[in-house]
Amino acid sequence: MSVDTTQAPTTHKALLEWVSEVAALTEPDSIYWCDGSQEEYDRLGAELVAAGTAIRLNEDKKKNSYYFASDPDDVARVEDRTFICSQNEADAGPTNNWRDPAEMKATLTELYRGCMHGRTMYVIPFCMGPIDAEDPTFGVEISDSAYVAMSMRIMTRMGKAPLEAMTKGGDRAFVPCLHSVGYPLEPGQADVAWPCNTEKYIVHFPEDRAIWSYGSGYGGNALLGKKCYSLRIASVMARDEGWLAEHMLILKLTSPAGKVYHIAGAFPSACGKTNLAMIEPTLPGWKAETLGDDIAWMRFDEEGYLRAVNPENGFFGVAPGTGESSNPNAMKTINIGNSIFTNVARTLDGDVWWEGMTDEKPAELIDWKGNPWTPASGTKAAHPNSRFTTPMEQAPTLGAEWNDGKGVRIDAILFGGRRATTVPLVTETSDWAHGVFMGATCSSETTAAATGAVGVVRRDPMAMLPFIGYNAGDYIQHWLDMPSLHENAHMPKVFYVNWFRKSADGKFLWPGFGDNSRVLAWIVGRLEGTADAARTPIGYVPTLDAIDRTGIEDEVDDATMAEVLKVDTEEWQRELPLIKEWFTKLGERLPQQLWSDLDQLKAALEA
Ligand code: SAT
Ligand code: MN
Repeated sequence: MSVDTTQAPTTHKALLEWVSEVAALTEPDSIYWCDGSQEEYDRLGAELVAAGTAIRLNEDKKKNSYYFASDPDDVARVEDRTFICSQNEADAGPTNNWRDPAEMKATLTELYRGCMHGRTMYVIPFCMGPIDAEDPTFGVEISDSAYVAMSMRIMTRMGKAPLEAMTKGGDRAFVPCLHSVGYPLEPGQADVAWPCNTEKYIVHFPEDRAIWSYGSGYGGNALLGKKCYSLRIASVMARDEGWLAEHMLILKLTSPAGKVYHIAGAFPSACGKTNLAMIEPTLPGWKAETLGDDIAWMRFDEEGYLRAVNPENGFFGVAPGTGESSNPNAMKTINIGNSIFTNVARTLDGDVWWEGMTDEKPAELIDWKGNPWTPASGTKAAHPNSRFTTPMEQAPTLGAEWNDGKGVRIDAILFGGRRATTVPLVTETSDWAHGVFMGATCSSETTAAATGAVGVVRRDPMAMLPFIGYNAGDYIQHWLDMPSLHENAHMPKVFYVNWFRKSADGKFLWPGFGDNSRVLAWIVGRLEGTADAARTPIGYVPTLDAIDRTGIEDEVDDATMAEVLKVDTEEWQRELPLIKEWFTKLGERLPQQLWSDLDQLKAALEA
């Protein structure tokens, strides 16, 4: 297969060369350049329906929407198959899998040889962040999956517009993202509904700024603009260029007095970022608007404030647990339609359902594996990591600045995780360096967003453990260095939150969801200097009545509030050896400062 460059919709020399090279290697039946139009999306959808890969949902329930069920072994990110292939092993660090880049390229080249037989090769130009940004950030994904092409149209600015912008004022740089499901079709061979390969590789070449993915069709492994580019590769760019690429939501908050604040929040996958990004405040007078639910790129502006841009264009949200009571705004967003649903359950009238969508379970469903299901089945109807892919623009809570390349000034950063014990509802750190210490020691119980055991407590620095594209010690050093990278840096205040603390009998102590606005109000109170806090060994924690409980006093009585805010010295002392073990694992590139912070914490707990 050779590329007819006179037919290609671009003159970008490096892009044309790369497309030709990949086509020669992978030998697709045809090459298709995505224009990102509605017509194209509809056509790909119709083709996938005809092929038996997708199901078109009932137009009256979800307009213009598709259902996909993946292979049951291709449902989540595969962290053990994710590699950072830097020239030096030490630069990938102790938290990433490393292979020599030349060896990895040789291995993958053999896997890619002829891997697109019988398939179309989609060339998917995209831009992370607004196309009219001062310095737009381009990528091109080559994929043999139409599901990927359709999803990339929702998740990124994709098609003709970014392709044209890529040659404005000369050929612009782009990150090449090569993806194959690894399931070639030889003549006469029938396709399967969800082609993938048992052998999977999600590979990053940080020095080349390139991504090679093989064998999986699942979101985080296959939609390469997302975690692979916007976090793993972008974190390396950010280190080199003096900014931050983070696993954070961006929320615009307006207080009853009309003051606007912007909050960025880092939480591990499937720990409620989308819910917080779309929060419906239960505290009267507060307004929340969504600017991003997963990724924030933060750079200094001229005056030294950190400004955040969400590089994405859509939400790739965890479906289970999303419902009218937990996240009504997400429900409104997806109910408009134009969405893709993967591994959820289907209703008999052509709609979708998942655990937590409604209080009452439907009497009959088709589960994510395609089997008839009833509440008596005793299994989950939707996979715990089933997803909706939906355009950001449809969110009723969308903030006007979502498409502004300049981004918004961040006033506060939240770090959080899912911890049943030990970590109080909210803690204010004393300064940036202390915030970095708390972020670097952040821990969370694992979720279904990645393959492997669920519910195991692991350290997850800045909720970036699976997404740091270089040495984690260097990454923490970069965070510490940030204030020195601008002559007049005004760093945001850093808070540590935990919505998930449980009582001894296993019940959540804090109602969460919309009531988290009460915590946000306290945080704003701290920014304004009006909210009360008590000093504890780990930082400043609200006094018993500092968080407004009007309307929830029965549910969260004084005793419960005291429990959810408690800094228990013994629990924290049990944390110390775990932090020590974690720091030891990070090795010699962990900034020395963090060890002294740990000593200080130990001393404070003993005092
Ligand atoms: O699968 S994704 O990586 O895109 C979502 C997540 O795990 O955060
Ligand atoms: Mn995420």
